[in-house]
Amino acid sequence: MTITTPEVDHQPFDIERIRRDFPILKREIGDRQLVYLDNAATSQRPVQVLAEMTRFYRDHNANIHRGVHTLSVEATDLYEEARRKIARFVNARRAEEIIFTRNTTESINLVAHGWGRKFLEAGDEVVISEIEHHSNIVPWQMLRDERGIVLKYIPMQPDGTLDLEAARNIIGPKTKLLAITAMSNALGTIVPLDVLVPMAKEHGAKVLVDGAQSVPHLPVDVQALDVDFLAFSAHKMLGPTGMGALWARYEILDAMNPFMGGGDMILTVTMERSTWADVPAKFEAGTPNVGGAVGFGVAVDYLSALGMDAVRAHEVELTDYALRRLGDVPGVTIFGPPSAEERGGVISFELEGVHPHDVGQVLDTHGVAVRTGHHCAQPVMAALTVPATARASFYLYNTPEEVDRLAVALEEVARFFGGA
Ligand code: C6P
Repeated sequence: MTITTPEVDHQPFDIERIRRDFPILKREIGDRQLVYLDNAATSQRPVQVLAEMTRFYRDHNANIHRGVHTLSVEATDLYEEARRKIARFVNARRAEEIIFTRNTTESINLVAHGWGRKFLEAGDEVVISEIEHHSNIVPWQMLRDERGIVLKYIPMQPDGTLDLEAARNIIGPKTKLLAITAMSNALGTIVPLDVLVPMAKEHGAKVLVDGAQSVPHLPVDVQALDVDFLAFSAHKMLGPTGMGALWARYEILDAMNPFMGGGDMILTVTMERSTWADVPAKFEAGTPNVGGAVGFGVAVDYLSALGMDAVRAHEVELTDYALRRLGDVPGVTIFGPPSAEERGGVISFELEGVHPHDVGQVLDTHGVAVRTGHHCAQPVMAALTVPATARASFYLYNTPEEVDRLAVALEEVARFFGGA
């Protein structure tokens, strides 16, 4: 049985119709209409996702892969159909190459445990970069401390891009893994994978891409990228929280060790030993988030119906406008690459003389939601020599009028704190 794809008829990209799918955007914060610019942290969900998740729990809810009764078979079909949709979305060769996880963080940890612990030895090098999210730093530091691998960083340049010349010297014959973000959450920098992946492949290294920020905002094709692992989260791409995915090449998954042990991931269990189920079940121990998978599937239906090229074009236009508009606000310094084409819809900034937390709090009184802090990217903050930034991040439902609301509110923040 299949769930019918909800109607998404917004071609050409029709922002007003899209916004009607997100009732939360009508919320008022105090007496101001919400301007939600914290999409890099988590996106909002359209009614189509909410409705199909409710329908799953209302009409089909059961545990999967376990029962012969009708509801269990329906729930299993819906779960596996969601896997096929997500596989198509990233152009995987086989649906089994999608492992459902809780989020990007769990996906990367799965690789560190299931692949790293099996295939990496003392002295092997893992190369990451200075602009990684903590999720793509800490698991490798833990593995370094446990196994004696060597962790190397591609440095960031002052404009937030990576130093590719340095990368050429860092990636070498000892490199066994390049684990790299496709888009920085702290600066928006789009990383040139077309340059870095061949550098790693030349030395026979595997490549893991942290797609937490790229998969929601850019067309992503794992076969064209020629990488080995891709980690991403549903909640940043219109889907539910507690849901994510790891895509990896089938042969690699087949050779890897399981991450967690328990129900559903085994073939046989005796008192002495156990044998593993085939991929993907081998990596999905315990009762999975079935409702979450259904919602994730509908989220990618929604994005596919709009077209990821159209999503990206909308965000480039909006980011270009925001860079100019915010750049005109007295006292604002914008971090990261100068042009909208080189970044995702993320703008990290500081307002002279005002702590980013104060900026965020006053913006909230204007109904404008931005994130403030180190954005789980403390090495980026250290490189910028700032303790924190304020960050506005856009998605497919944001408008130039909302950018204006941000800019006007920022001007008021500057006046309020006497900076301008
Ligand atoms: N960044 C942000 O506000 P999880 O939390 O596992 O879904 O995603 C982790 C993660 C990994 N890599 C990148 C590039 C990310 O941006 C994130 C999440 C959020 O920027 C929350 S810290």
